[in-house]
Amino acid sequence: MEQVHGWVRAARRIAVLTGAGMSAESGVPTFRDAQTGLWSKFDPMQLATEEAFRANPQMVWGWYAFRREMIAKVDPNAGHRALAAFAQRHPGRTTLITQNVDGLHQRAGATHALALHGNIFEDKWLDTPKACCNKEAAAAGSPPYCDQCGNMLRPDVVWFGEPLPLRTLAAAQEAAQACDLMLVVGTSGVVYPAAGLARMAAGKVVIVNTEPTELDEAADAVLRGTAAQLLPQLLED
Ligand code: BV8
Repeated sequence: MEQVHGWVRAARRIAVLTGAGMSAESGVPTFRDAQTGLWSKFDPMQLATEEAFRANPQMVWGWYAFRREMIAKVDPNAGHRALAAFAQRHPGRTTLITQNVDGLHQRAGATHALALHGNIFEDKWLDTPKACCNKEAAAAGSPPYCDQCGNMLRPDVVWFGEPLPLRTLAAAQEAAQACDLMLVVGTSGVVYPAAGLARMAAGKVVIVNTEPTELDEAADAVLRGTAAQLLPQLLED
């Protein structure tokens, strides 16, 4: 811990990559945590696909509506706050890259976070919108739809099999290649291209996680503990 704290103090450019474990202590279940309710028998990686949405839009929309309600009830934790505060104290030194669509980093004040997988509270049209497709005037439903052409609204997140937003991914790759230190927090490191950022980091890689991950072998240090407990200590000046 002391050694890594020294690396943080010495680093000019720090990249931080976070996953679902970052929000676990806020009360947001991780992707690994068992699904609850209607979705308990579904693998999230099957639900978060265009195929699943087209096959059963009501069910997938319902899953996102359930997650939105749950996320709206929780708050950023001490880990989110420590990252935002560090960035405010040291402008230009950190790049925060997240796989999370919950917006908790942004609510903690990290407004420049690179959200690789989108934002669960935003919607977009499933098919290329026509002149008749007006989001504000979408017909109520699960999901809301265009009552002229039947186009449906979907959550503005990146589904499996879909490309990440190019500029966001490019900025994240640039930060990884320019960093002296990368903190990899609360991610199992199985989803790509996000996990690939830890493997292309130019600087030292430090894993913060309660469990072993796919990326441990690529790390210079592994800190076994929670994000909300370890990040405030690691980021104290
Ligand atoms: C694409 C948004 C191509 C939706 C998400 C290379 C190799 C293998 C496979 C692939 C590859 N390249 C591409 C693929 C396919 C696929 C992929 O990676 N599959 C995996 C499963 C094998 N990737 C894609 O499909 C990507 N797109 O490749 O497109 C393309 C290119 C051009 C043109 C057309 C197509 C898109 C991937 C993004 C999918 N969307 N989310 C939604 O949220 O609904 S991914 C989603 O799952 C999350 O965003 C996150 O990324 C991932 C979950 O992973 P984690 O965040 O790590 O969470 P997890 O639950 O797994 O782990 C939690 C960790 O926290 C654990 O380690 C736990 O121990 C720890 N923890 C728990 N509590 C705490 C803690 N740690 C600290 N403190 C705590 N308190």
